[in-house]
Amino acid sequence: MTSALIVIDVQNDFCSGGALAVPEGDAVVPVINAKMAQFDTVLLTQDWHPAGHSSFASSHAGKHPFDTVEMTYGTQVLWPDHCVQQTKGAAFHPDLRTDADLILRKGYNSALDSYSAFFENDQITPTGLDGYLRTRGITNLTVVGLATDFCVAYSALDARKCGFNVTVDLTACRAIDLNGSLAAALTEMKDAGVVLQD
Ligand code: VGL
Ligand code: ZN
Repeated sequence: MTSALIVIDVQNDFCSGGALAVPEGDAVVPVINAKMAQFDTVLLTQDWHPAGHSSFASSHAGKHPFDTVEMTYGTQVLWPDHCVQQTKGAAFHPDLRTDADLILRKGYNSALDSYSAFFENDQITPTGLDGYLRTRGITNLTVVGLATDFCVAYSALDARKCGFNVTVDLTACRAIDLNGSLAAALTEMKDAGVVLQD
């Protein structure tokens, strides 16, 4: 039984002063750093959008951050410009340990967002992470990071679909909580067999 820690999007833009700051986002950093020591394999994800990405409200005339839009793959929340490739906002929080086995970038396709570390938001385009973990014999995943109700939840749910045993450590996560999104995500994860630790 081999375990991996998946650290989702602990980047400047999701921390205090960032473009899409998650309330208390910074608080996860020491908790995650301490947790890394308990895992054989540590993996970081990095939200990594090209300028003008289709998930940005600024890319849609008349739209504002947190509005939604219908994309070919379903409803997409529109965000402030964030985690633009090569910017300070896209960099990891300066105190996060980054000596990980793998850093997976996602959301780099302009026309398609990717909350999950496993599949893009069309739910069919794979990132390759499933194969990476499987070929290394990893069966158990603990998912932590930002934000609980978006990239953490989507990653945990897809990990279950891929057949992994999944725990989300809520002490090492913080949420955006948009229109009840946190409660909905917690229910969905519980129903999918994700172990929620708090
Ligand atoms: C995220 C919204 C947009 C996340 C990423 O990391 O949860 N949320 N891009
Ligand atoms: Zn994003």
